[in-house]
Amino acid sequence: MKKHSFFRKTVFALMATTALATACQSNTSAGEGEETATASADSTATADQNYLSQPLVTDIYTADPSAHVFNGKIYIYPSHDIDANVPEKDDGSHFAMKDYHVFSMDNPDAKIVDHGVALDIQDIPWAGRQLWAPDAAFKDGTYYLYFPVKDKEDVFRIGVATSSSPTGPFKPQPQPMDKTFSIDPAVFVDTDGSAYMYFGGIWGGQLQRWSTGTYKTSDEYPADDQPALTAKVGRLSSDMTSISGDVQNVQIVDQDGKPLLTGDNERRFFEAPFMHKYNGKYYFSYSTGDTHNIVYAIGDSPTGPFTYQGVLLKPVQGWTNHHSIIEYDGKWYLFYHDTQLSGKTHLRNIKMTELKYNPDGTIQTITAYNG
Ligand code: FUB
Repeated sequence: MKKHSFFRKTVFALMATTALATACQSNTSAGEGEETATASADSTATADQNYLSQPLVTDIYTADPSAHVFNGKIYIYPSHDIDANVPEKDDGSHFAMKDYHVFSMDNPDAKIVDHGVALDIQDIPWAGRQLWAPDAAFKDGTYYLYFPVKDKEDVFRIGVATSSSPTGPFKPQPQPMDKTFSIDPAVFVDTDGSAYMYFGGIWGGQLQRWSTGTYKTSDEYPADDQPALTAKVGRLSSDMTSISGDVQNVQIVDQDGKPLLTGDNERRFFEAPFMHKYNGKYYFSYSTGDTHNIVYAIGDSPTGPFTYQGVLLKPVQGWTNHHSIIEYDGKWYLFYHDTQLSGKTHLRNIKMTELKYNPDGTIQTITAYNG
């Protein structure tokens, strides 16, 4: 598998910032320029006009926004990024988050409200470290918060917590959900009430360690010319806290019906799965990770197969790209994140922008960053 390291995009970002700094400081020598660039990348160096939209939350760092409309209001369930002073590594150890806040907006133009800590890692009996991208769902008066976290053996698993309020506090189940593993749970409730959980992420997300169905401590990827690892999907049982039946692969195929291959870094699944439905079709979207796009594929069933369509969101500032999509009052909105406030890849800020469809059902590609 071609591995484009975590650092590669950082280096490109620094080169771009260096060019900017050098242009602005014509008397600066190359060596000094590099220092300025490094310092600039760790502060807010990029002009506001380079961003399509501005951060929704500015007093804490937030990422991986999972947005939902519950009772006519928008609720956002993001990761809460913190600076834990963990060095940057390909396994994502520097994303060392410890709790979740829930946010709400009365409508897409309204002020965002922080409802405080909804779940703390200390209250999850089996959790070790790294509370990553969550999602939420509602059924029969109960709100469900799904979350990935490493257990005490450092294996990512998915847990679920419940509350009678969309803003929590959420009470976690005593054990992780059976049949789930890896990261980035995304729950989709179809129009007939059936609910599905999509999950998985390679590299730091450990999906490549589950090829046999049980966890192995070593990484195992298919060869570049073989079908790529892909997200998993399982149907949620009526209690919304367990998977009924088997977990399946989310098959993503090209326009000729052939599965995307491991070496196809521009299109294959990496992490951040998401499902939404538009005009009766199922849109499976995800991050390509080391090529930094959010892309999408369309299918006729929530479990696929899905035919690859193209890029939905181009790379944002920062290494990761992660999103969710909602409909509100007949318009569609994309929630995503970047690193505008910090310039640091693990200290992100959530954003939103309108998402538009073409008449044929394809999505108009969004460029959110001109860095
Ligand atoms: O926030 C930690 C991880 O970064 C998420 O789980 C991934 O999707 C990426 O955004």
